[in-house]
This record gives sequence, structure tokens and C-alpha cells, in this order.
Amino acid sequence: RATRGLTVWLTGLSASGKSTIAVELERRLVAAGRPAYLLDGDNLRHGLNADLGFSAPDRAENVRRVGEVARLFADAGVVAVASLISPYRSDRALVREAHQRAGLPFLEVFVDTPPEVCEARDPKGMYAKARAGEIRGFTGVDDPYETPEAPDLVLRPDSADPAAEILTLLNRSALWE
Ligand code: GGZ
Repeated sequence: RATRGLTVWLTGLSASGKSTIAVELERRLVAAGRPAYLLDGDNLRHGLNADLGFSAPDRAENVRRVGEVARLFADAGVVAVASLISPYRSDRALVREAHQRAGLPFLEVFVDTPPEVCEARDPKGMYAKARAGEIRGFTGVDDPYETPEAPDLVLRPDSADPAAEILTLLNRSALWE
């Protein structure tokens, strides 16, 4: 086939900057003539995953479904850009394995914004609600986030151009011809 698809998987805390980076990455890929499609956890929870909450099993199913959709897009030659907290190592590992079985590249990108920075940003006031006990089981407050042990890329909040770092990785890895 002419173009090879792959999945870029952004994982990190709420307000870490995943969505902003994902939107910019998708925009630049499409501008460069590379079909790309954004799969945002928060958005997909309104439709595909509207039946899921934030318990560990529901998050696992959320990650599994988005992983399957990403794999289908990648198989069709599209760069799937997934943006989900995906707090559990085991859930992310299963998505990687599904891609490996299909012979499709999978890049795990850890958006490594420290918890205190995410909480200080708090664009939707979610951390404040979690601290006030109005939301239970909020990632980073009273629910776990398991940091990636071997991510393909780590993005820190002082990065001048995180989307460019991902594009450099994609080009350097020769993941497409
Ligand atoms: C974490 C929650 C929760 C709880 C609602 N824990 O920053 P946001 O607000 O706009 O995006 C977050 C979104 C997380 O959805 P994901 O599908 O990425 O999560 S996961 O991969 O863990 O399944 C957040 C909002 O949902 N939100 N309640 N309890 N984030």
C-alpha cells in the first residue's frame, strides 16, 4: 500500500496538555498530506464510550475500544492520534500488543507534566472538584496514574514544540516511506 498507518498514543494526566498536542500534531500531519485522525478520550466518551465511567474496568474498556479503533485507522493507512489519560500500564500494553500482532507501529508518548502543574492549570476546575470531594476517583487526586516505564517519547511542559518532537520521532523511525 502507498501509505502506512500507525498509532501515536498520548498518555498523561488531565490538563497535562495531551489534547492540545494531539490537535496540533493532527493539523500538521494533514497539512503535510498525511491522513491523520484524532481520537480524543474525552470526546469519544460522548458517543462510542458513552456507557463507560471511570472505574478501573471501565477505563480498561475505554482504552481497549479506542485502541481497537486506532488500530483500524492505522490499518487503513491513517495516522491515528489517540489522546487518553490511560492511567494503567497493563491497558496501554494490551493496545501495544494488538498493534504488534497486526504489524502496525505503535508509539507511546508520555506527556510528563507534573501533577502539581496540571492541578495549578485546572482549566475545567476538575481538580478543585476532586479536592472538594465532588468528584471521586479523579486521576492524580484519589485515583492512580501509572507512569510509562519505556515510552517511545517523553514530552515535558518546557518543550517549545511538542508536536515537532513527535514528527521528528516519526521521521527518524522511518515509520513511513
Ligand atoms: C479522570 C476524569 C474523571 C475522573 C471526568 N478521572 O481533562 P478532561 O477532564 O477534560 O479530560 C478528562 C477525561 C478523561 O477521559 P479519558 O477517556 O482520557 O480517561 S481514561 O483514559 O482514564 O479512561 C477529565 C474527565 O474525563 N474526567 N472524571 N474520575 N478524568
